[in-house]
Amino acid sequence: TGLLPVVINTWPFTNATAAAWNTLVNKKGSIYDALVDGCSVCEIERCDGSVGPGGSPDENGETTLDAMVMNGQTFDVGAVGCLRRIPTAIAVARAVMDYTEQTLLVGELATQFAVEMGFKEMNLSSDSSITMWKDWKARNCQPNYRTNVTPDPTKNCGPYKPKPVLESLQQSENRRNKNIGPRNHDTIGMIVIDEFGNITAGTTTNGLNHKIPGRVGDSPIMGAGAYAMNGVGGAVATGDGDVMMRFLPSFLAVSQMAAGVPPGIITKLTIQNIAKYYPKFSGALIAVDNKGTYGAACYGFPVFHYSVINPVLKTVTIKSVEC
Ligand code: SD4
Repeated sequence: TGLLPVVINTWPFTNATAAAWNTLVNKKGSIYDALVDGCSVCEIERCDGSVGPGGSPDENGETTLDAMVMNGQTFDVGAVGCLRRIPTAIAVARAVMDYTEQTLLVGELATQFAVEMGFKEMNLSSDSSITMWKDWKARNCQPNYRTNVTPDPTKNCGPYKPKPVLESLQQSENRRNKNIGPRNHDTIGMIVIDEFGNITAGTTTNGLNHKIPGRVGDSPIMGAGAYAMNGVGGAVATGDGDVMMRFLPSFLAVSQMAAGVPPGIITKLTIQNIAKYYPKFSGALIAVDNKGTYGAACYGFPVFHYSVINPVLKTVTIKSVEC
């Protein structure tokens, strides 16, 4: 079709897109290798503090990770939730998919699995995550559970809301190049489709600031954070995972593409439907069909940027959709 192969991912995390593309088109590995290579770049770069180690401290100050990989041919999924002390969550998710018959491992016991598989433990805190946590404590933020008290939004005590993407594309480019600036992006969710139409989708994230210890978001939940179905397409979501997972937006998008709804339309309908019930949520959804046609929709911030490359675009391109 000319639109395959394709790599597409949430946010202007272009180095991740480029790494996945490199693996894919230079035949350095499978679509899963491409997905893991791409998402791993974000874990290493700590894309905007929201992927990999060193971000989103929980109420105890600890960073934990969620990730998933899905095989659109077999429906195999490997996922980890609330993974502790292992920085390479997407690779651990891949190990769950490749080396077990099981789907989702969580918490300390997911860490134990990873160690048995040869992954190395490290402290996932960074200076910035410790500072964020101390600042949060200093503002006397209450734990966002155990009470029904509505947190004071002026104190940034939750509930969680991603910051709006206010800057222009150029500013965002500058900020990425300098690797500085405020956090305003989230989870990487990526879809990779090869020239034969084989599809994988996956995610990796450090989730939600000041989450309740033990909280798992939408990212490692199949159908919520990501979904892939050969012959149909793939979808990935980012945003307020506690709300979004209630709607399984990635599954919904793929199942509706199977019924013939175009990606641009189903992403919009899906996001609008969530907003009907949760008018304060923020989030975005990308879908791509098995021909490589893609679409995205968002809600709760002015604009959503995502990164894509295919043979027509030739270079990694940042696309934008207004919310
Ligand atoms: C989560 N969806 O854990 C992830 C994080 C994210 O915008 O994408 N936030 O809720």
